[in-house]
Amino acid sequence: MKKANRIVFLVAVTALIAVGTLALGSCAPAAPKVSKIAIVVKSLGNGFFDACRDGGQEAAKELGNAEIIYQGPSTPTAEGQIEIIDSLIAQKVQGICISANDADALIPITKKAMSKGIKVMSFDSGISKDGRMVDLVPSETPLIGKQQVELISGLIGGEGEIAILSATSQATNQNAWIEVMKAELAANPAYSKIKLVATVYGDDLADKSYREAIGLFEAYPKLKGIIAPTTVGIAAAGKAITDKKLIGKVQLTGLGLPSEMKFYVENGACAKFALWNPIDLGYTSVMITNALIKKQVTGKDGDVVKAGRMGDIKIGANGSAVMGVPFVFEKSNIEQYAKMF
Ligand code: RAM
Repeated sequence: MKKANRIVFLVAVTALIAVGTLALGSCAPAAPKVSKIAIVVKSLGNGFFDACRDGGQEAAKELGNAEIIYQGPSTPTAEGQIEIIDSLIAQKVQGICISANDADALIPITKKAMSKGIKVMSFDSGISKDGRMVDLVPSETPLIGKQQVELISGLIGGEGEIAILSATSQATNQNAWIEVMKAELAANPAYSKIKLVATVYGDDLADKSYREAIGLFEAYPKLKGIIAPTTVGIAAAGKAITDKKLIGKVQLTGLGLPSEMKFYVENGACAKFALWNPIDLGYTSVMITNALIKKQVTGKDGDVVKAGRMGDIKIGANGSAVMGVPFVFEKSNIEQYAKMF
């Protein structure tokens, strides 16, 4: 082919490809007007996640173009969440925000979801970075862990045996906080007289957490304090301390819902504990998922999500985003917060 002819031929082929692409484009299904966003939680029946759901629904209402599907297994397992995500892929949802029961076990299924165009973010309890686009934590991990140790130290007068009553042994969030607690206890001279004697797991089930608390009293008669960094665990420990008439003997702190802890603050079983606002956490998660669906952000370092009443949420390295500082609850403010969450 002569050079001139070759150019004419190439131009014609390029034009044909362009026309073809345009034609295909006009046949492609239009993006749905309403995005289905699934909030997948560690397990159903946990008041903390119900509050996250309420916040998510508030965000969806404000956005006006999002519908929330709230799901979780009956017990907090990765297997249960994998099944749920599989069915959400089949339902062709547009976004999934998940509090993960395992940082790594969910990666293959969330990768499958993302390969189908579903935007996936983790919140509260994260998935490792390959398995999601954004991970939203309520507060900096070191801050939460150190605050828990400070609280128990204050309650037991800086001296004595303590134990941790956690959620599941695979929970990303609790494990990260516990790691900080252990490091802090080992490194900070202020805690040299505190001895961590055990870490037990109530699996975010009220009855198992209750039994684990009783087990601690039996195994460690000199126990002076419990840190339960789970809303289910702390309420169960409050009940165990009350039932076993250990108020004043065993101190309790952790992360709890004021509405579930009011009784134990007022009866003296738990003088001080902490938490962030779970409604805001759910609200922000849905705002971020929506921004991913609308392609306003991709989850890269430096992205900023306009998260309605929560303002600008900055995405940092590895898709991590952080909200605020935990509140501390005690007799003076429990009444007020118990009405909120
Ligand atoms: C439980 C869950 C959740 C955690 C709270 C504090 O409800 O384990 O993941 O963030 O406690």
